[in-house]
Amino acid sequence: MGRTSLTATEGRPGVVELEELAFELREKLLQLCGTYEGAVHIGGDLSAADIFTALFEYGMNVDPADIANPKRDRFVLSKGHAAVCMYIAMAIRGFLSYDEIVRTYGQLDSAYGMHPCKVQLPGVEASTGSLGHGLPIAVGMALSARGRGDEHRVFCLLGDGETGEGSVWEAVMAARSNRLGNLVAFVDRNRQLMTSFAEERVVFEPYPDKWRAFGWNVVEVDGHDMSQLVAALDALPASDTDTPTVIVAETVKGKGVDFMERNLAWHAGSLSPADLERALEALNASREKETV
Ligand SMILES: Cc1ncc(C[n+]2csc(CCOP(=O)(O)OP(=O)(O)O)c2C)c(N)n1
Repeated sequence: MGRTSLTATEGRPGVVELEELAFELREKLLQLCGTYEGAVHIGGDLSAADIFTALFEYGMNVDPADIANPKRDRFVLSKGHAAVCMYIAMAIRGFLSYDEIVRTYGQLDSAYGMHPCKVQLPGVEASTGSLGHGLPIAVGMALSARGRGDEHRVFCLLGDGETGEGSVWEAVMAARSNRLGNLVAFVDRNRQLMTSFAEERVVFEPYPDKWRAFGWNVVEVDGHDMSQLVAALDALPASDTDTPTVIVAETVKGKGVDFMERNLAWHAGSLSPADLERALEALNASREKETV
């Protein structure tokens, strides 16, 4: 693909094109899930696919041809188990090679581990996987940018289950205390954890109000509606303002594949050739339903 532009906003894809790119991301995820012998965190990858697409293709000021540019926006994947979704989104944007991901994913010494490693993979901004650590890292990055007078934003993607970790709320409080308007968190609110539905284990609701109580600017969107994701990104306050923003994206775990949607069995798994065919058919059918 290789769209390159660190600062230009013109030339960014529109909503229909973004939807196509999100479809491509889901298709490539399923293909990988059918190739890799171990388990892929496919449920939470599919729930976050639209968010990844909106960020890497539209919202973030990044350039695959200039990955170390100090003015680039930073992205921290706090729900690190969705690494392969990030790798493929980055491949579609031109940062990485999809073929290389498929060839080496999850193998010993591969740069493409189940959780992202910034030492192994240039372009990845933080090594994550232990839940509850990504937002604290993002707060540090945003604070550092402030200290240097830099104007870029720091984006961070969390799982809703992950926000049961106490360290998340320490970071939420620190972000507001330090007036980090350059920090933007997304929560993939798919209402599922690893082996249970979220509210069965933790009382999250009234969820957006909890962020509001900590002084954040809270935006609620349908995390599968590309026009809402784009509107939320367009409406972000300037990075030199005082209030950090959280975009609570209501999503469906397994989105796009009917037999995976809201199914606890598909937090992680792999696809036999027959299941892959069934999953791709389901994905195509869901796209047709949405475009009718
Ligand atoms: C500290 C920590 N505890 C447990 C895990 C194992 N784990 C991986 S994914 C997951 C469920 C996370 O749920 P959520 O954040 O909602 O992610 P999603 O449903 O979007 O995949 C758990 C418990 C982990 N990675 N880190």
